Amino acid sequence: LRNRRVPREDPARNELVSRSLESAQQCLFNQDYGTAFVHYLLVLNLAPVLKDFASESFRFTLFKWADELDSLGRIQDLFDCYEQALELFPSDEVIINSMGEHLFRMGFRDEAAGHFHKALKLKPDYPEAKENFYRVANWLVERWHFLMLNDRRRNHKYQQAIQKAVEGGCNTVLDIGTGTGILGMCAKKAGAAEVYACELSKTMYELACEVVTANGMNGRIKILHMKSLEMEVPKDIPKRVSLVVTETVDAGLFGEGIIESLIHAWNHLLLPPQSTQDPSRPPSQAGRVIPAGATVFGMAVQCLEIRRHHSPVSCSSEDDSTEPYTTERLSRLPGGYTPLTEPFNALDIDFNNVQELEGLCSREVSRVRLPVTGEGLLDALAVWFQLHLDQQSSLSTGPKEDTCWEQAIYPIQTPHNFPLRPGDELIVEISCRDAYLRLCSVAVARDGREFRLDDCLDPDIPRNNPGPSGNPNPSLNAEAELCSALACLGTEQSSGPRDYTMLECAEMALLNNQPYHDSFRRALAKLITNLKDARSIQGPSKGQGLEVMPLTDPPSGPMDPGPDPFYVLDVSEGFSVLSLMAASQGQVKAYSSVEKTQHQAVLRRLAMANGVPEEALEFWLNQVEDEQAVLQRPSREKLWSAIILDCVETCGLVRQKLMEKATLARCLLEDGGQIFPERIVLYGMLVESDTLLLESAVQGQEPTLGFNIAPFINQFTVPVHVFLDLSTLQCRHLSDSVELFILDLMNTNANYTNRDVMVQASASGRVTAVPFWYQIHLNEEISVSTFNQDSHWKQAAVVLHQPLAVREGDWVRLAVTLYILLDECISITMTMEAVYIYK
Ligand code: 44T
Repeated sequence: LRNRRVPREDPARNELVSRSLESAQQCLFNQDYGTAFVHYLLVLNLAPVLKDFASESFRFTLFKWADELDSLGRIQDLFDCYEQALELFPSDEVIINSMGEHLFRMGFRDEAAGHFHKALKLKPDYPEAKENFYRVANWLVERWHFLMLNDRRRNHKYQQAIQKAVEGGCNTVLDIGTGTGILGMCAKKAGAAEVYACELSKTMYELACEVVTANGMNGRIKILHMKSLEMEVPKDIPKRVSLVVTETVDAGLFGEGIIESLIHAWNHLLLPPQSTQDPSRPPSQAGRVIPAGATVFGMAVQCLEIRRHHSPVSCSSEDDSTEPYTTERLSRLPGGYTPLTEPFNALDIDFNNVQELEGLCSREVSRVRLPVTGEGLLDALAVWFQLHLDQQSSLSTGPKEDTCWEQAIYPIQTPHNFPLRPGDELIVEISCRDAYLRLCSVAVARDGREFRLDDCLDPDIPRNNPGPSGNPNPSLNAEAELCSALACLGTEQSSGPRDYTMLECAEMALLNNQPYHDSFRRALAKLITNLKDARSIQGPSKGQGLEVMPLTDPPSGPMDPGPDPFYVLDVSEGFSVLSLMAASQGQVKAYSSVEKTQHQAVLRRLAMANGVPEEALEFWLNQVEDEQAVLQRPSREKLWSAIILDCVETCGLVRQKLMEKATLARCLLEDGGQIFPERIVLYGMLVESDTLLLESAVQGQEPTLGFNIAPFINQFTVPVHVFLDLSTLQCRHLSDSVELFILDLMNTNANYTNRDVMVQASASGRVTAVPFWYQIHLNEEISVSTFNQDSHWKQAAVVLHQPLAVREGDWVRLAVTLYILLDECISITMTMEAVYIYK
C-alpha cells in the first residue's frame, strides 16, 4: 500500500520524456514546428512537472505551428492544436487570447469575443486581450443599446403600455428581440403569469440571462436563444400568448424584419386578435401587439453633408438586396439641412392586422405629389416614424424630437443644375419590396410639365448654369472634379450598369475630399521636382559627395536624364484614388494595392475620364499573380520614389500595423524618396459631454426603470468612442486643443509610446471625454486635418470612466499611452488617463 503512494521511478518513461524533450528542442531549432509541437505535447502529458519549465517554448511552438496551419488552410487541425494546448494549460491567457485571434480572423466573432473576455478575466490588464476585446465589443453589443437603455422616456412609455395591457388581462407575454431583457422584465413586474423572450444574438441572449437572474427573475422568464421566426408552439413555448411586445425596429422601421416577425407571430405564436364582431372575448383569450402600429413620415431635404457621402449615387439603384437607406441624426449633421417640403405621411401600418401586414409587400406602388416649400437641390428623402404603443401613447423618431433615434436617409441624385423651388411639386413613389419601405422621388412638376429626376442628361431639364466648370454655386465646387467625372461616366454609358453605386458612403466622401487630394498632388509634385533635380545633378556628376544608390542598370547618357519614370506605390488598405493622382502627374508609374474589383473598376474609369494613360496606373495585386507583369515591375527593390500609406481610418483611429508598414516602406524607398504622409500629429482637448456618456455606458439604474442592467451591459463599454462628429457634438470645451503625440513615419525609432501631456482647463466643468483628431503632414509644408469640414474622416474620443471635475485654470495631466505591440504585428491603441493635478 505504501509503495503505491510513492511515485514509481520509471526509467523507460523518463528516458522517453527526456528524449522527446530533446527532439522537441531540436525540431524547434530547425523550425519544424509541427513535429516540435507533437513532441512537446507528449512531454508535457507524460511529465506535467515540466510545465513551468517548458511553457514558454511550448507556446512559441504552438503559435508558430498555428500560423503555418492557418496559411495552409488547415483550420480543423489548427483548432485541434489549440484544444490540446488548452487541455494542458486551461487558464493560460496568452493561449486563450491567441485562439481568439484565430477565431476572429475566421469570422467567428462571438466565439472570439468569448476568448478575449476570458483572457481578460484571467489577467485584467493584459493589453493584447484588452485591445482585442475592445475591437469586438462594438460588434457584439451595438452602441445603440446604451442609448436606448439610457432613454428614460422611451423606457417609461413602453413600461406604461405593457403594464396597462397586462393589468387589462394580457397575462401571457412574448418579448421578441429582448436585448437585455428589459421589456420582458416589465411584463413580469406588471404581474404577467408567463413571460417568454427570444433573442437571436448569442451575446445579447447571454446578457439577458445574466440580467434576469440579477433581478431575481431567474426561472420566471423563459429566455430562448433563437429568432422568433423559428419558434413553434408547443416546442418552444407551451401555448399561444396574448401579448407580443417588441422593439425590433430600426431607423427605417422595417430593417429588423418586424413585418415578417409579426406575420409569423400572428400565424403561429399569438392568440387570434380581438374580433370586431365579437368584442366580448376576454383579453386573456385574444392576441395583441405592442406597439399597435406605426405611421411613417418623409420629407425632402437639401443637405451638403449627405451629398458629400452619396453623390453621385442614384436612389434608383436596381439592387434590391441591400437596405435602400443609410441613417443619420438630421439634427446633428454638420452644416445642417434645408427642408424642401413639409413632412408627409408615407405609410400607416396596423401591427394588429395580419391581413394588412401580409398585403404590405404586394401592395401597389403609391404616388404622392408634394408641394415644394423650400428652395434648393434635392439631396435626400428623410424618413422617420411614430410608433403607436397603444391607443394613447406613442414614440416619435423625428428630427425635431429629443430622441436618441436616427432618421433613415434615402439619398437622391438630382442634376446639380435643377434646384427645386416653391411652386414645384415633387412626385414621390412609395412601395414596399422585400419588406423594406422604398421611397423614390421620380419627378418634379413645374409649370404644368413633368421632369423626370433619374435622368441627369435629360435635355428637357431647364439649365440655369453652363455646366460643371462654370458652376455658380460655390458650395458645389467642393465636389471634386473627379466626382463630376465619375458622374459623367456613369451617365454616358447609359446602357451599362450604373456601377458607380459600388462605392460606400465613406468612400464617396473620400472622393469628394478635394482639399486632401489637392494637398497630396502638391506634395507629390514637390517631391518629384526635387527628385528630378537630384537626378539631373547625379547624372553628370555621379559620386561627387552625393550618396548615390547603386544602380543595376547603366544610367542614361549624361545630357539626358532619360524618361525613367518615378515609381509610386499606394498601399492604402481601403479605397484610395491617390495612385491615380500620382499617375496623372506625368513621368510617374503608379501602383495601387486597391483590392476590390469594384474599386479597381472605379479607378480605371476615373483614369480614363481624366486622360491618364492606361500604362501609368497598375494594380499591384493583379500583378502578383501575373508573372509576366511581375517582370515589368521595378526590378530594384529600392526604387520607390514615394510610398503612400493611409494612416487614419474613417472611424478616427490610426490604422493597425501602421508603424510596421512604415518601417517596411522606408526600406524600399530610393534616396530622397518619401513616405506619404511623413508624420502625423495627434491633437485632443478636454470636453464635457453628456451625450458621449450616454452613448458609451448605461448610467445607473434610474433610466432603466429601476432594473439592475447597467453593470452587465457596461462590461461591453469601450474606452474609445469612434465615428464621432466632433463639429456637432453637444459638448462644452474645457480646454484649447493640445498636441498629444507625434508619429514620425520616416523615422519609426523616434516614436515614444508614453507621454504625459499637461493641459490647462479654460473653463470649469466635468471632463467626461477627450476627443482627438490628426494633422496629417504630407511634407514639411503641406498638411491636412482629419477634423475639417471637407474631411471624410470622423473623429474619435477617449471617454473617461470617471468624470473629472476641474476649475478654470486647473492643470490636468493626460497620460497618453500608445500601445505598440511588437509581436508579429504592431498596432496602436490609445488609452488616456486624466489626472487632476493642482489649482
Ligand atoms: N437601432 C436603433 C435599432 N432581434 C434597434 O438581435 C436608436 C440605431 C438605433 N431577436 C442609433 C440609434 C438607434 N427574433 O438584440 C436585437 C436583435 C433582436 C430579434 C429574435 C427576431 N425576429 C429578432 C429581430 C431582432 O432584437 C434586438 C433589438 S432590435 C432593435 C434595433 C436607439 N442607431
